[in-house]
Amino acid sequence: MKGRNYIDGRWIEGAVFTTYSPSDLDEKVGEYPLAGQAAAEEALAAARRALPGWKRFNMQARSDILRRAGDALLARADEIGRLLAREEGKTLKEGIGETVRAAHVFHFYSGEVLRHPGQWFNSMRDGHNILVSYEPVGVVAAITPWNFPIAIPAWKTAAALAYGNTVVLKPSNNVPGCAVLLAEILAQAGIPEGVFNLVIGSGGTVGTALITGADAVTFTGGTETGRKVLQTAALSMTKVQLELGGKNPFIVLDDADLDLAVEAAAQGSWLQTGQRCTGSERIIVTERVHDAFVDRLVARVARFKVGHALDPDTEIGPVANQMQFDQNLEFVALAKLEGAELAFGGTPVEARTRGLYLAPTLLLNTRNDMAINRHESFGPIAGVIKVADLEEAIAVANDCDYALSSGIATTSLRSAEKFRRESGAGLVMINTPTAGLDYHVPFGGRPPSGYGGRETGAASAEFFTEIKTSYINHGVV
Ligand code: TXE
Repeated sequence: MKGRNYIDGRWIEGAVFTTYSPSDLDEKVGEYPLAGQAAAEEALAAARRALPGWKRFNMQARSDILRRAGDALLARADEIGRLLAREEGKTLKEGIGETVRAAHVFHFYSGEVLRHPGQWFNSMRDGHNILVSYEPVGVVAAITPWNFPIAIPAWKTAAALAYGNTVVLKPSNNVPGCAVLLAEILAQAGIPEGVFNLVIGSGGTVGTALITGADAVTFTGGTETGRKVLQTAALSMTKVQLELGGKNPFIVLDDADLDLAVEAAAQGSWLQTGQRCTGSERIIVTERVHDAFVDRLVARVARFKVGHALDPDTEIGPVANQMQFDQNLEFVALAKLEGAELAFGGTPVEARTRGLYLAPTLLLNTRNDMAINRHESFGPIAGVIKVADLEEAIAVANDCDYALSSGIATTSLRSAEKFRRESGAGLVMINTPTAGLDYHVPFGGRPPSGYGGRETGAASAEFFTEIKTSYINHGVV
């Protein structure tokens, strides 16, 4: 793949860095240009020039562009899903599924262009009415991570465009290929010059320039980077939305349907190689069911097939990059030092190619105050914490420096509802994995997992628009 930047309707060539497949470190995937501050500023200027035209762009025509982009993503789902699988390491099925999700997101926002409301109030002043309208926030910088290289750029870009903003997208340098194809698709769908721009570059240089020069920044990534984004944005008073990490708890109660509980824990913890901000990293189990649940979970995790992302029977692909792989192994070593018992995995796996394969890892006898239960591993690693009852389970679940997703397996409506009310997380999952989300409803966590409003669904309008309140004296009493 030959990557290019896309600024003001022009493709900018250059080949400065190369990506390699985590399934096969000897396989080149793409060559990309590395933009600097000047390119970021050029893209921001193009987006600002294009803003007035896009704000008043015909509604139907704007909706049509988003719909055509969705159609193209669907039509090219196999191709994009394959590139995603090669560059990021997700299985082919997961890569195609993510691309189809991105297509659905564009279709949703194509409709949202037409549905987006205002509000009309009667006034306390005779002969007056009040119109509350929602205007585009302006030039939006979208800064995205490597773990969902098509879905996250899609849901930030589609929402921003739908509500009348222009966009500069900066994807992660680890996996920029899908963002290049998204730019190609938007260009072919008829997006006007400057309305959507793509700049591949480093977070420190391009990211900082974009945050400083945009009206709003929507960011997904690590919590520490998120704090830096917030600090940078404070200086320029750029509006900020952050989607950050998680250390998500999944509770299993004595009365749980054990088959369901085991499957939900397994899918939540290890699919997509555990590299999901909503993945289950802490499995909290009440003591009467603990041993039976753990026996079954160990048997389940042992059945996962780890391998090359493109092999049809692979269920867990490689870890996305060397740094992440090394961190995962350090995490396991730390767990052992802290006294956790390794029930499965924890070691590299041999496969047919030289890739970053790690066995899905299950740790037992962990305590919530261990470092491994405080910090996001962002890998195929989960720890079990034994508790006495529902009360303790909820206390442990909420005793956490993150607040993104949380889940419970129980057949008691009362326990489920108590947990739903008392969970401190932004997402609550009952008898279903902590990860795996619909695109038409709000997504996001509470600080420090999320900041500045929700993404996806119509709720994203809150971030991507500014309110204007207009008082109108029409004189009719
Ligand atoms: O994320 P980063 P990375 C976590 C996960 C992972 C760690 C690092 O634990 O190990 O973060 O992953 C850009 N100003 N998550 O390196 O560094 C950067 O170029 C502006 C959790 O991918 O947060 C990239 O485009 N931008 C997470 C994006 O920010 C900056 C998803 C994310 O980079 C910047 C991914 C700066 N100063 C990683 N520095 C989740 N929970 O979903 C970097 N960037």
